[in-house]
Amino acid sequence: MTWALLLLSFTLVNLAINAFEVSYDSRAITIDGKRKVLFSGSIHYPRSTAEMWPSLINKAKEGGLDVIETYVFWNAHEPQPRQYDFSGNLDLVKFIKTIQKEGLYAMLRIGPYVCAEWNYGGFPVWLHNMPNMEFRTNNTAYMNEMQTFTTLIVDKMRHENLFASQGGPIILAQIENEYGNIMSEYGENGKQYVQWCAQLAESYKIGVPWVMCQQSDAPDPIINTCNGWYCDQFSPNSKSKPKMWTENWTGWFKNWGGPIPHRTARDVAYAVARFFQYGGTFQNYYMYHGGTNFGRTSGGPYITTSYDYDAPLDEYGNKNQPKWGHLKQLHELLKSMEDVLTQGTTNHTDYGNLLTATVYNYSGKSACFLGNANSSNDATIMFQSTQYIVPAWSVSILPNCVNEVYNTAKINAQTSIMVMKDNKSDNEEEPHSTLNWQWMHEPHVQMKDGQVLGSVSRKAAQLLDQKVVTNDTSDYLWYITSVDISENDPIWSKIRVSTNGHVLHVFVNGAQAGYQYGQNGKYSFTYEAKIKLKKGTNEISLLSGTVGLPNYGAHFSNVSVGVCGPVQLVALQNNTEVVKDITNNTWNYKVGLHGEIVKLYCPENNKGWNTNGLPTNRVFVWYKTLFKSPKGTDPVVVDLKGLKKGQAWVNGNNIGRYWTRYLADDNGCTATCNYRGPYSSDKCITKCGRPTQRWYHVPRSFLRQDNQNTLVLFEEFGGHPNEVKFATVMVEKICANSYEGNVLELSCREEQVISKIKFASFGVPEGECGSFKKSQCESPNALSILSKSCLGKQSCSVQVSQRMLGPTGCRMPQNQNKLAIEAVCESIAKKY
Ligand SMILES: *[C@@H]1O[C@H](CO)[C@@H](O)[C@H](O)[C@H]1NC(C)=O
Ligand SMILES: *[C@@H]1O[C@H](CO)[C@@H](O)[C@H](O)[C@H]1NC(C)=O
Ligand SMILES: *[C@@H]1O[C@H](CO)[C@@H](O)[C@H](O)[C@H]1NC(C)=O
Ligand SMILES: *[C@@H]1O[C@H](CO)[C@@H](O)[C@H](O)[C@H]1NC(C)=O
Ligand SMILES: *[C@@H]1O[C@H](CO)[C@@H](O)[C@H](O)[C@H]1NC(C)=O
Ligand SMILES: *[C@@H]1O[C@H](CO)[C@@H](O)[C@H](O)[C@H]1NC(C)=O
Ligand SMILES: *[C@@H]1O[C@H](CO)[C@@H](O)[C@H](O)[C@H]1NC(C)=O
Ligand SMILES: *[C@@H]1O[C@H](CO)[C@@H](O)[C@H](O)[C@H]1NC(C)=O
Ligand SMILES: *[C@@H]1O[C@H](CO)[C@@H](O)[C@H](O)[C@H]1NC(C)=O
Ligand SMILES: CC(=O)N[C@H]1CO[C@H](CO)[C@@H](O)[C@@H]1O
Repeated sequence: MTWALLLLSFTLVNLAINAFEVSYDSRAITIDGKRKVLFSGSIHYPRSTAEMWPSLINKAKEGGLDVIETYVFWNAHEPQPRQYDFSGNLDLVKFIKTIQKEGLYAMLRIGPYVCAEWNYGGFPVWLHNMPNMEFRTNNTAYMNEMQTFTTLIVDKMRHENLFASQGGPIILAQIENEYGNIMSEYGENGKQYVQWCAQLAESYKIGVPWVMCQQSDAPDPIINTCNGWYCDQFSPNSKSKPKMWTENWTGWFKNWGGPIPHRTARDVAYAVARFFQYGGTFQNYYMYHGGTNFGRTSGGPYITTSYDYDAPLDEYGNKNQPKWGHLKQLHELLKSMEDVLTQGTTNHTDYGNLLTATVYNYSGKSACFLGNANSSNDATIMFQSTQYIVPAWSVSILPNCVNEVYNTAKINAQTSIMVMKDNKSDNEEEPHSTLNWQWMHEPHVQMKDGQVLGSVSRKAAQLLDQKVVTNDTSDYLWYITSVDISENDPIWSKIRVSTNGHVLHVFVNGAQAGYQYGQNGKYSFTYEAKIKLKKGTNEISLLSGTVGLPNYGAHFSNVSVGVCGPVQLVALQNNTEVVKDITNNTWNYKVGLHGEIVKLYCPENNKGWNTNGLPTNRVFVWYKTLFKSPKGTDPVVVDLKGLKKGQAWVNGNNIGRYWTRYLADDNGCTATCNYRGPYSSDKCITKCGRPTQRWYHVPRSFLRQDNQNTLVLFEEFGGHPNEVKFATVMVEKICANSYEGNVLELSCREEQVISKIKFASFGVPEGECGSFKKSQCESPNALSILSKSCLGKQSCSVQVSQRMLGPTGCRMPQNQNKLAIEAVCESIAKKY
């Protein structure tokens, strides 16, 4: 026993320090010569915290993943030229090593263009501001910078022995990203650039294969791969390359002002099963954990702070059930078929009406898929002399070609309903502490005799692209000028400003004339505000705000932001407009807010805060409060109800932009979601007419254990903080609806147990989680059996069968009985 264990651990250690060979052929990625079925999932390291990584990666492993995939975020790592940051949640080496510690492989998508709904697609804005620069094409200045960064990343990985060829976890790397989608815009230069990218990648000799996604002309030996909702019809550009799916979108991202998109577990499973039915052997979930766009990292414009993506792990790292569990079962099954899928012969049969059967045969073993791509009708398929019912838009998997073990439309995994629970319900013994707010005005820029007081970043007799002036060091840029009005002037009653977005505030002589923001996807707009000018010198200041720089499309990097003009004063004379154009005035530019410059968001910044006369519905107010960290280990969120738009910091950490007052359109949501038929991001949406995002993630590692935590808000549009509160994200109830012949697994999250079974019925129960109903033919024993197996436990499993739970008293066709259960999870009470 002891010897065996010792031998085993010796072998494991040995494996870890030994290089392994990663290659590929037409069927699969091979590892040490063996063809593999590989499940991969995207987890972007800056979208969580280093403290969250082990648990996220562990849950990915438990969910049946082999590989964790991440992009590398250039603008996060090199905020200023040659000043690098790999600290905290930017510690890429530590992230890859965490993957290695869990025994998983890694896929490194270096880009350095990443798209990813990440600010400016991952490019630093200073790069744009360099002379003779054009991104992602045959441009010397660009290629030099790209090579410098790519080389830095490759060297960092190599130095830590992180490539598989060195015994590390990285089995695949990617250069560029979805360039094929836009390449035609760049003509011959684009083609030359792709060749150059390929040569650069190969020159690193990292000993693992490179891929290019959405790049049908990827030069050999680089593998071109597919991204999309479905990739079953994709084929690589050479017979010697395997069919790989680098982005299977598990859901979709959110926009401010948009509803919440959902992609059902059934449809994701369907897409995966079909991909494997048609010869796929590597696929990556985009995202497996979406996480949070902390700080100003969200792209856009208008991508929200939450990047939940309806992924198998939710924004906070909880299992998104049943998606997580339904896919886990699929992974386990397909893995068990690895030899047949990667070595076997394939025979597809088409029955018409979008019904298909696929038989894989290998060395006396066979595995089968029955597919029904018809989006409206269930089908009965006569296959090898047996009848199989295949529901519409589903795939059945028969690992031995006889028994259906999995159907993508039949969910046997549990459903978990999550709630945001506020502080009081959980800690009855504690007096409810109300938050005491302090506040400060964001001071207005001031002018005297036509001169701006204090330092200005720049002066120019023209309107400049906002990011050229700010290098994107802040969302905000002041454009300040003065206008002299004489006795002879008409009465200028309006100002008209054209901007390329995204938000514009207009001030005249220090008083706000109004604000506007881009809506309905139109970020450029012209804003008119009523004004009153005085005789003599008037100060006109425009504050422009960005809400994430664009991240996608050909030439996205030179789309300008900020005030672009014309800027005009307008008077009405005899019902005719008279205009004074001030576009070419001398403009003073001031980057950022005063509060940002003096770091009002830092807890130690205690001076000058007011405690009385809390202003509400006033633009440009900083609010600050102390709060107690919610007990326990459940993820923490802050409810920013009552606020409108701004940014929030906890203990000096920027938890992201908030825009609580931006409501989703009233239309488009449906009460139920039909998973059948091709998915798109406007299908199965929720929260119409409600805030796109009301709750903001506060990672536990940002919090102190005492009651001295600081929350700072910068409110731009004017709101009130009275309703702000902290809550934890908890599992409210768990449900399952599992078919006979399966093992039902129920589990609460760590440190919780099943405290109550609210409903249990074995037979033909009806309804959904929260509204299950019994039917006449149910077994009388289900509740007591489940109570015995599950109460007081963190998890339990039950064989769903007549033998275990029956008899039901009704005769049903084989495997048509179901077990429905609703249970409550509760935290294990801890005495301090
Ligand atoms: C790519 O750039 C180089 C250097 O500027 C130039 O010599 C070459 O002609 C360019 N290629 C194309 C296809 O324009
Ligand atoms: C493929 O399957 C069909 C239908 O089952 C069968 O008629 C055909 O002979 C098979 N083809 C091969 C090459 O085995
Ligand atoms: C789906 O099945 C129905 C019934 O068999 C059939 O009428 C319909 O044409 C099918 N749809 C497609 C797209 O094949
Ligand atoms: C596949 O295997 C099944 C049984 O294992 C056998 O009946 C069938 O003929 C085989 N088909 C091919 C194409 O080898
Ligand atoms: C706790 O809850 C009470 C009552 O809802 C609320 O007044 C208080 O502000 C909350 N405290 C925190 C820290 O959220
Ligand atoms: C922006 O970058 C340029 C060039 O690196 C630099 O000269 C300028 O000072 C920067 N401006 C700000 C506001 O950081
Ligand atoms: C961006 O630059 C490209 C190439 O220089 C040009 O064709 C394109 O029109 C520019 N787009 C914008 C919005 O300026
Ligand atoms: C406006 O109309 C009045 C009467 O028709 C005329 O006297 C005056 O000159 C006009 N003013 C301007 C600025 O055109
Ligand atoms: C402002 O200056 C630009 C560039 O010199 C010129 O093209 C434009 O016509 C000017 N606009 C006005 C209103 O004078
Ligand atoms: C950007 C992109 O590749 N989009 C594709 C996503 O997948 C759907 C369905 O396969 C395609 O229609 C899109 O073009």
